Parts: sequence; C-alpha cells; structure tokens
Amino acid sequence: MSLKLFDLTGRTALITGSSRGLGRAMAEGLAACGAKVVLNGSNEARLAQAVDEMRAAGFAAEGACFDVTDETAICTAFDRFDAEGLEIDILVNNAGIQFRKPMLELDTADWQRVIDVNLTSAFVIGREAAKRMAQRGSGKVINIGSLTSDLARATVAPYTVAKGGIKMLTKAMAAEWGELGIQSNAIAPGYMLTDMNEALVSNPDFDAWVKGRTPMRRWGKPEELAGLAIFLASDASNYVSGQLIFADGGMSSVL
Ligand code: GCO
Repeated sequence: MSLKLFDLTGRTALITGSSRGLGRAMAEGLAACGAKVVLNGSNEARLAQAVDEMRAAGFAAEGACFDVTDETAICTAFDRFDAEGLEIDILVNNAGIQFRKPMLELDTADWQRVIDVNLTSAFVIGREAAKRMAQRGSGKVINIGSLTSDLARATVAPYTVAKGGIKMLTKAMAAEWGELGIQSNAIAPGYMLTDMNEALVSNPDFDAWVKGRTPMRRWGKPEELAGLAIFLASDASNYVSGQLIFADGGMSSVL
C-alpha cells in the first residue's frame, strides 16, 4: 500500500481558526502532504503573519479573514473562493472558544456566543462547503470535537454542549452527504498545550489532574493532531464517515 493514499497534492483545505494553535498545526500537516491551505481567522494582522510564515516554510497558503459567526461574511468568502477558482476539497471546522463559569452564574449571552462559535459555525461553513463539494462528487469535512463531546466537566457547560453537538452534527453530515461523495468525521483532542488552555496548564492542581488522569501522563502537543487530520483529509479514509476519533493520550478510555 503506497503513501500515495495520504498525498494531498492538488487539493485545497480551508481550516477555520488556523492562525495559531490546533488549527495552525493541522494546516501545517495538511500542507506538508501537498495541500494548498486557506487559513482563517478574525484578526487580520495575526492571519497575515500566519500566511507569511506558512509561505516562508515553502507551503502554498492563502488567507480568508472572516468571523465564523457572521453568515454574510462566510458566504462572501465562499463567493470569493468561487471567483478565484479555489475549490475547497477539505474543510476543517476548528474555530472554537472556551468560557469557564458555573451555569448558575452564566449569562445567556455568554452561553450563546460559545454555541455560535463552536457549533453553529460548523453547520454554516459546512453547508457552504458541501454545496460545492457535492457538485464535484467528493469532499472531506473534519469537525473538531473534544473529550467533552462525550464527557462533561463542571464549569464548561456551553463548550461541552457545543462539542457534544459537533459529534452529532458530524453524524448528521455523514447521513446526508455520504451519497454526495463527502466523508464527514470529527477529531476529539484531549488536553492540549494551547493558548486556550494556558490558565489550566499553569494551574499546578489542574496540571497534576490532567497528568494523573491521562494514561500517557502528559498534555498533548498541537502537532500531534496533524496525523489524524491528514488521514481524514486523504484517500486513506474514503470509507470512513460519521466517526469521532479521540487523540487524547487515552484519557477517554480509563476511569
Ligand atoms: C477545559 C478545557 C477542555 C479542553 C479540551 C478537552 O476547560 O476543560 O478547555 O475543554 O480544551 O476540549 O478535550
């Protein structure tokens, strides 16, 4: 079996929230396998720097600056892709925020913001990408879930609900889009060393809990998601759909 199964040459991948963190790491992995990557972020300067850095590394990279909760901006971005002949073959719905507060103290607006960024955006962007993938009879949608897609932790209810929704949205996409030639799957990262988790990493008690609760006794590194992203973006996964695959050091498998 050749490595050609994992070759992404000639394919274009849109990764939301990819100026930094998990999205950036997955974008680098896809680019290293030959994909042209379209990075997304809502901060124009940070996005432009990320695109420059990817290009300096020899990768084919473009930038698409839009807020993933702004449907008009999303549709305008896809109209631009159409006009420029950018066919999105691979979509990684990675954009996400975290908001840690007990539900009894949580404002509805804060709840809604997390749901809008972490879940609804994946539906809207997924729908726009899938409309075009369907015309070509092929495509890969990779949603980013979480340990909280299956397991709840106190004080992160909206994130947990959104990530649980990502698991079922992925199955719904598989149910409707399989006959269109589109495979839809999700990656569930464990506790990763990202900016979003900085407050947890620097908390000695939480750090000890993660290391004790994880069979590999450590936090995950963003680049450790790249292999799963490459697999799910490539021909190697052409008969895999509707799945939630954990990259969590074993945490979700043990008491
Ligand atoms: C938290 C963390 C988690 C992790 C990740 C675990 O506050 O518990 O932010 O949500 O980021 O999602 O899979």
